[in-house]
Amino acid sequence: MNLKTFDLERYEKFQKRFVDELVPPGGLREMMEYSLLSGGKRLRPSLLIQSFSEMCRKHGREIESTSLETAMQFAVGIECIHTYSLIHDDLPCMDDDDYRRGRPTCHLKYGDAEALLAGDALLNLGFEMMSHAALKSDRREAVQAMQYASRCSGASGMVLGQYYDIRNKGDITAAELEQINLYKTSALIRASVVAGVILGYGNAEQIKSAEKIGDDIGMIFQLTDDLIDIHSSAEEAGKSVGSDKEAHKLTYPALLGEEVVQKMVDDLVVKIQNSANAIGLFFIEDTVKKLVGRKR
Ligand code: GRG
Repeated sequence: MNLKTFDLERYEKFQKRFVDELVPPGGLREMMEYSLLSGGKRLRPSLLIQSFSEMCRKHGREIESTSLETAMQFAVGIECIHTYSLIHDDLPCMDDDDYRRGRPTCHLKYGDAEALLAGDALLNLGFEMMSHAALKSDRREAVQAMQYASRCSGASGMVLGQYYDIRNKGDITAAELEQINLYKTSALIRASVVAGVILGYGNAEQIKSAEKIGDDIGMIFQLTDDLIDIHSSAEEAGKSVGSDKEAHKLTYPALLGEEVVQKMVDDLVVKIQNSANAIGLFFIEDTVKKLVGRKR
């Protein structure tokens, strides 16, 4: 596998095979696969796999097939958790969106209760995959990476951010908005970079830098997402757009203006590149460029 650039095709095949191995065939698996295998950007898996690979290289470690398999299983696990969050976020009781990953949302296709269960099943499958990987690996670091990802997904991470966000009715401060984004958007992105660094033999200092890099990538991601919500069509974005405004949610462009947001993005690009290069995560420069230029 060419790990210098993330091999998307190979990842997609691995993901499908791993899901089919663990989930019995039937209606529930069909719903899970409808959302999971429908062409997301795979940002989190690519961050994890590439961080893992570049950290191994930095530490002079050969990438053996078993340790690569562990990293791939973690990558799929985190993508399952991310996909569950999208399904739940789209439900009528949350953002009530119709369009995701270029197709009707899971609840529009299968019904609200069914979509809730598909999300639940993906959430649990994500942890099953990571624990499966950790159990098979003889490295304690795999358990550490799993614990880190769990913390970032739940009540100290993404779920907490979503809780703050559903209470965002437009009357919040800039500091509160930053908190929402840090938990809702950055936490799982941070988990992906950090898990890759932990599995790639990163030391405590490198893990600490990776946390900051993950948070900053999350911030760039959120700022560009806010701009996409304003400027892209649903076809371009592959998902419903304009829902922030409809829900009267405060976003960075609404709070600071688009010019200031653009300047924040430019400054973050430089900051992330410097800190990523300093610990040997050279691929991040390219990832960040792609994130900034994206339309979806
Ligand atoms: C329901 C617990 C729970 C959390 C929901 C996903 C989420 C948290 C909120 C979605 C709202 C939103 C637009 C957040 C911004 C960041 C984000 C997670 C965007 C979607 O991620 P992408 O663009 O999606 O990486 P793809 O489909 O490419 O994987």
